[in-house]
Amino acid sequence: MRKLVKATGLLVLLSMLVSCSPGSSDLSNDVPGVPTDSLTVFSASQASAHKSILVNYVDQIATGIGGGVGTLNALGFAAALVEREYPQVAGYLRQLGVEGSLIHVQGTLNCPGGGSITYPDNPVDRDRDGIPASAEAFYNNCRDSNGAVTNGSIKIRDKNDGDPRSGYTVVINLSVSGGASQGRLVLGVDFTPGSGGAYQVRYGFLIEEGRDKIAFGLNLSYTPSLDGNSNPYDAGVTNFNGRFAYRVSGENFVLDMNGENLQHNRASCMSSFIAGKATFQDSASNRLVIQYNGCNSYTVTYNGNPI
Ligand SMILES: [Ca+2]
Repeated sequence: MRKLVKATGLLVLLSMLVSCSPGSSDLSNDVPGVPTDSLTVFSASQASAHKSILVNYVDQIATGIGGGVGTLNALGFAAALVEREYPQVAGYLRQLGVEGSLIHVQGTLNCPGGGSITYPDNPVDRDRDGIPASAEAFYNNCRDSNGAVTNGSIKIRDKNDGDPRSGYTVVINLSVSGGASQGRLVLGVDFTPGSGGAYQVRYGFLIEEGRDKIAFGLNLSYTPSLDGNSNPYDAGVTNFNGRFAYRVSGENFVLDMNGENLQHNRASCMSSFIAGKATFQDSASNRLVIQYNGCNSYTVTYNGNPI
């Protein structure tokens, strides 16, 4: 997996533009990356061996929320979601969003080893919320200096370009080949703001290389905490449900995931939730539970037994 992540990171650092793409699909009910795999059995020994992976992905969610989700900076949000595991990808998305949520460069960028990235002209933003009605960057056999080739697109779309409170979708769908290695990176986000800084978001994340795959998808709701300041996103409570699929080096498991009253407070902790619990459940109702007791402080149990 690391080889692909590295190659993808190198590739995605190459450019920063976007284009107009009328007729983009509505992702409200179809966020790419959300795994559809059937649940598997997750044994006690598997739980012990892989608990740190699950903790890491829950912490990744916390990092994303604490990183400014909800500010309507769509690409910043996408970046925050992948910050922990894929910092180079996150850096690229932040470059794309450096002027609000929209990229203002147009035209074609040549890639260092051949190929290009293209951006149709004049993205429309009628409600001036920084989210284009629809804009897309296309990778056309874009080859980096190490020979890795990327194809695919990065797309951002306003759910209603006549209403600045309508939310947005972001879809990243890239295939990467480098030598004998073939991979794919997909991130889909469907964001809907609520009142007072609350929001709901559905997102999916998928990375594949050869036969290996990691994917998870969530329906997540966020409620700001009344912490006395005007920033609704530095402290709040998160609930989610979704699915997590892992297939690496012959190890394979698919679990339902559920988050209950997970609290974050960015003033005191940047890297994890500080209270609440996350549960992963297999096809036989075996349960791994991560209970947070403070910053980077948690207990993990499997069917009630500490592991
Ligand atoms: Ca807009």
